Amino acid sequence: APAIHRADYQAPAWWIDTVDLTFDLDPAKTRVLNKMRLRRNPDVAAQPLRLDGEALNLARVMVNGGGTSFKMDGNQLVLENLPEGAEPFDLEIFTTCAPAKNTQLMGLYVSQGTFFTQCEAEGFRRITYFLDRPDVMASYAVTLRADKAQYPVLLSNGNLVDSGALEDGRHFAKWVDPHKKPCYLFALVAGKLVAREQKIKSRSGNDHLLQVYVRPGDLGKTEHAMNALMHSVTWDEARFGLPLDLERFMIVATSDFNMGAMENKGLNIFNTKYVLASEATATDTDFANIESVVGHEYFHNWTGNRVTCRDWFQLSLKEGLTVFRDQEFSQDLAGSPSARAVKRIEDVRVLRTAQFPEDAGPMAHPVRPDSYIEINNFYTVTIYEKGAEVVRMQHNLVSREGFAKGMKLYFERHDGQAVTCDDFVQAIADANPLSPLAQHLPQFKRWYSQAGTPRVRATGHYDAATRSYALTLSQSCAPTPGQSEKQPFVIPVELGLIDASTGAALPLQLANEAGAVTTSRVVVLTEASQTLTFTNLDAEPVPSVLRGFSAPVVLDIEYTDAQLLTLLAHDADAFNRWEAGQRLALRTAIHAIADSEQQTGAHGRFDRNILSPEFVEAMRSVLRNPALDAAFKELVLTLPSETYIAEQLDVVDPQRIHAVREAMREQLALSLQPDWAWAWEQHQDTGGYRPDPVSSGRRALSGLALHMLCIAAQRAGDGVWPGKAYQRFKVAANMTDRFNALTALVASGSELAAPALARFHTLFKDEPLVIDKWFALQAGAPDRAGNVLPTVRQLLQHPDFSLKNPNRARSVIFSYCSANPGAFHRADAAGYVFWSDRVIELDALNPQVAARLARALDRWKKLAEPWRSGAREAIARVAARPDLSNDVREVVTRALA
Ligand code: DPP
Ligand code: ZN
Repeated sequence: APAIHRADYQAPAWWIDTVDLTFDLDPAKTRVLNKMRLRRNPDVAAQPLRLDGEALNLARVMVNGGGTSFKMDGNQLVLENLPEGAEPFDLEIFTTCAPAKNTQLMGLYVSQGTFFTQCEAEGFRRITYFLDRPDVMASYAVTLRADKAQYPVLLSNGNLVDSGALEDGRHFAKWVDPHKKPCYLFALVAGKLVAREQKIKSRSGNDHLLQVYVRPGDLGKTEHAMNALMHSVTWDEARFGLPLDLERFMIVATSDFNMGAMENKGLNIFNTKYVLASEATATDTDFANIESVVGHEYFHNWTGNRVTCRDWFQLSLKEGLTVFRDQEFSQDLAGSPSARAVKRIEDVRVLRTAQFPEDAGPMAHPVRPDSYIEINNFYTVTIYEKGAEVVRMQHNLVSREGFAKGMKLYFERHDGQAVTCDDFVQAIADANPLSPLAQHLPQFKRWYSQAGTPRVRATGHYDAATRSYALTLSQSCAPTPGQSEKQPFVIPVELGLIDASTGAALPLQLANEAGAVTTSRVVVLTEASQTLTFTNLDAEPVPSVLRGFSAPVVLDIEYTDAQLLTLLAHDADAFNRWEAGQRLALRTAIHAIADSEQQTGAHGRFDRNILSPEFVEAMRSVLRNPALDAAFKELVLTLPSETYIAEQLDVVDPQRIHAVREAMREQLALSLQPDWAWAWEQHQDTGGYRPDPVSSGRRALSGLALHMLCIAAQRAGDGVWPGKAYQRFKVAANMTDRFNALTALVASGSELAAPALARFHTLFKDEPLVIDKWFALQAGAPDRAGNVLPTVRQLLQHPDFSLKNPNRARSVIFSYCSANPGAFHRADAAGYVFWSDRVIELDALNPQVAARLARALDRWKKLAEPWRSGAREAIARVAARPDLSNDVREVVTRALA
């Protein structure tokens, strides 16, 4: 397939004003009657009407009630003899499709006997012939007809205006959406479902009905999602003045879904993973994810639906902005500054372990890409998470109030339109004309056009004679595919200075600057290099740079261990405090990886300690510090991931990284045994389960402590803690504690892991989302003598495994290939062969999911031998298949380029 280029954008030659759809729903053969009212776009030169279609059987085409000539050009239906002039006309198209055979889960499909749709990005063309592009916005009326016993609930976007019985046990429902929308926001659902309902009154006094639809047995697991939805409605109105614009807002859960969820107007369709939760079946992380995804999809109602994207190159217009909004929502709900910081650290961790590698690899692309072959491949961490960081920088450059003003202007200008990323930044800047954003607007926009992660180098020089400290910040950005030269970015760098001996915050007094002096400030780096000179300093300070991760960059700064220990102990900025601990651990890991003296003995363990006594003591102080929250402690005491360590190295030996990190963890487990035991005992739940940040932080820390105690016990051959973990596993009152205990047993290699896993499966055999966890835990377990791959192969044979269900496929295959580097990167390349088989197998069923899996070897060029050659061969093996989807073809072609 050819690449599509942003520069080739042309406005549509035709508008579709109204769409009247009638569905006769049948899994084998669904009939779709599509009556449209079209007119020529007077601003575009006359040309034939080309409608997109895919996997459709065309039965009839009529214009203004009569027959017409048409032809097919590939997948497009082309009409050349349409009425001349500006008058609207009617076009009627009758097609059929086969939902039961739809394994791609794009368009209309059947999941467990219920009909669902997924139209973003280009799924509507699998339902009917249409101008399947987001800048064509129409009014929809939808009539659904189906067997009443099989499909008692019939849903579509908007309001139910009519319903009733038909002949032969069938019935119908007619829905009218009061809002115009692009076709990617169309949805229908038909099946046996029940709903939790909630009536709410908005601030303006309007009544709304909120509904969460699930399969009958799941109603008890919908309370949290409904609460999250109510919080979302309240929050968007309070923070941005954006009210719910619908009488009825529905969420429907399905267990077969490619993505997390979808923001169809008034009828969000969700993966069950992001709806269903009870304390017995869902972990704290699940509860938090549900809150954030429910928020995310709800916030799309304004950022995405009321104002949508002109074309798919603008995807981050809605996704980056909406991720920013859901991150802020979660922070605002979390409440305390410390809980906000924890959320920020978690978000940055995702960015750095997933997006930074993407930005340095073969799929690197700007937040607003210039071209793509398959748009499904561009629902990426760059579009979402880096896009959110780019919005966050705007927010910080214009202040919280300024950003709210900018959003207001954005909606005043663009409500009801399909617009571009440029339109968004322009509105934020225009509402804040004196801000640094407005001042540097053209340069700021490079964040949208240039791919790659910028590096900022910070170097300090203290001059005792003048009692001044000069901090030089310089920026650079490595080439990415198609972009060899980069221009400087606008980089907001928040910084502070700390007294090296007392840890006190120092005043930031710039030379020749009058006015109030603060202890934290934002410097806007716009040049390749800038120097700031701070005065009135009695000794060399410790710089705290990029506080709160104020820009999505890599910060190169040469700290001494002592300086990092000072920051870890004293920095007023929680993010940099955590970061100091991560830097200490990271440099230790990198030294040990490079140090040929560090060798594993016959027992497979390192002969010498890797962590310095000072580091261990610092970790003990954090763990025991009564002033710190448990959630923050858990983050500090978790070592940087293998993936993150690998990103810092030019040549990657995945086995060496794994061995070093495991040894560091074991040392931390052994050296802090009494402290871990204390942490475990001090952070037990009291009272009932609540998924709030404070209690989930306590469970996270006690879970880590138990894990460490089991690791230490395993090393010492002592059965006490594994015994306690097994006991906890059996009696735990909630899934978080139960699963943490099970993880501790499995990950430490305890003999009790097998009976615990068997018991867990028996207990939860009727809970698919819990069985996903059971699969994922085993596929993600630490490798012992190459045992994980055989286990994974066995799991594929398990009666509960199904390749067709994306959640299940991810739980086994992705957990192994994308989340378990120590087990996946085998010297015999068997992991890679397994990967290529699964990519090929999945591609025949579901190209979108297969292409995600294909990304697992993105960073193969960094691998040392023999992994590098093994990986290249596996990718080439996939690429050699003649029948690949565009999705997988694009990924492997770029990987080999
Ligand atoms: N459903 C996906 C999301 O909300 C794509 N829009 O991010
Ligand atoms: Zn989204």
